[in-house]
Amino acid sequence: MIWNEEAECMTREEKEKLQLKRLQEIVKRAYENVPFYRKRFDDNNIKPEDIKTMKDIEKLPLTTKDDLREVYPFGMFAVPRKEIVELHTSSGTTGKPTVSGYTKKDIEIWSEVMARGLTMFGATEDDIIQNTHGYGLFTGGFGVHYGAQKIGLTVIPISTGQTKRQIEIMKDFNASIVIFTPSYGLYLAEVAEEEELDTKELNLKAVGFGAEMWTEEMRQEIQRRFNTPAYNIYGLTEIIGPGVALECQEQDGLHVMDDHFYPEIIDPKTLQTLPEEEKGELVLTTLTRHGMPVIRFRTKDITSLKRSECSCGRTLIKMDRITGRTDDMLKVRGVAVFPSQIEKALLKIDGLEPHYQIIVTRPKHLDVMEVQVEASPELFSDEVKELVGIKKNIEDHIHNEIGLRVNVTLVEPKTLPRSEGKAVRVFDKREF
Ligand code: DLL
Repeated sequence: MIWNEEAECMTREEKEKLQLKRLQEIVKRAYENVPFYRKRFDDNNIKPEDIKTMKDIEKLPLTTKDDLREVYPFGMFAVPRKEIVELHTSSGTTGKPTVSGYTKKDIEIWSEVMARGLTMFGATEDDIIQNTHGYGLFTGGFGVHYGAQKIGLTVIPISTGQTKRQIEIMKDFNASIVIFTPSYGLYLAEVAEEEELDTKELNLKAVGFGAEMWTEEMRQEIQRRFNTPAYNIYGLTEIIGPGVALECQEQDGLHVMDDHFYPEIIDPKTLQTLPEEEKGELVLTTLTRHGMPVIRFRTKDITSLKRSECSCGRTLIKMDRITGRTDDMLKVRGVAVFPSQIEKALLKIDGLEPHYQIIVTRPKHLDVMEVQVEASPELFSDEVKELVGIKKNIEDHIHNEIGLRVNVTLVEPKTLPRSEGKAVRVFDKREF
């Protein structure tokens, strides 16, 4: 089944014509309604009329997460605030988060692209979908919800957590599709095993997973544990949330919804656009978003594009799964974390040395983050009781900054390795 054959199976000529028309419109809208873009374009001597072919997109300046943050909270909106009916924010960024605003029309687009994606997994209105993504400022919960309801699935909006209950509900309600982050999926499977519930006995026909990096081995493991195919969901808050690209049953790359989101790959150093099939940083332009047009957004995600014929019949361009980032962002339990946030939290506390290490592991499939910090000699000579209090205080400060609980270990002064070049602060020992 294809949700929207007209949109998903266009010829290349039809697609390019539509993309150009939409690009011209969105660039004009951004220029006329968003002071940030007007200034950026003026500074670069670009006028909307300069966009005559799709290739001309390369003339447009790139937009970064920092740019979005600078106009926090509503400076990117191209419509009066009252037309925005929903807000989401990116998780854990340094300083202010980035805000995403949606008009009613944008929510329809979001529902449409997620309906297409869930249909790729084989979902129909006969299915019951258990959505373990968090409902809130994170886009995961609502994005999946809107798509599922557009098709007419029965949604179990259970959100994250209550793992034992999740399994009970999955079984009792006879869920046929489950959505999770890959690490939460494996944790769910493990808790199910502990509860002596055989996940293979569940009546699943597909699982959808995304929001963080994974390897093919991890997919195999999820498929084995749940005895059903697992499909990739990609997206990001700044562009729309989940729904930018999803996998069809071929499981050979994600179809980018390129009539709504135009992808390019650039060399992150030279910023030059790279040809298809070459690996680089994904840059996305929203072609239809009304409330908040985003032009040439640098995702920092590493992938490549390929225009192969797909046996599913869709002509939406394909992208490889994300294999890395160009920055040091980590995703821990689905939440984006930058080492600089940890540093910021540590710097607020007296008696700590600016030497720390972040160690991320995945015992029993659940991400655990440990922060090792050097205490000053005075601190370290304090009583154990006080050290416990200090440890708790640091943990609270970090929690405040990133929204996640971490384990802090105070280590003796001068015990963490010093580096002569760029400090290696992060040890990500998870097996993706
Ligand atoms: O993670 C949106 C989402 C929710 C996608 C639910 C899929 C499912 P953010 O929190 O803004 O939005 O984080 C976006 O997460 O730039 C990638 O680095 C990473 N990411 C998202 N999906 C995938 C994926 C949501 N399928 C950032 N594979 C992105 C690898 C992913 N990384």
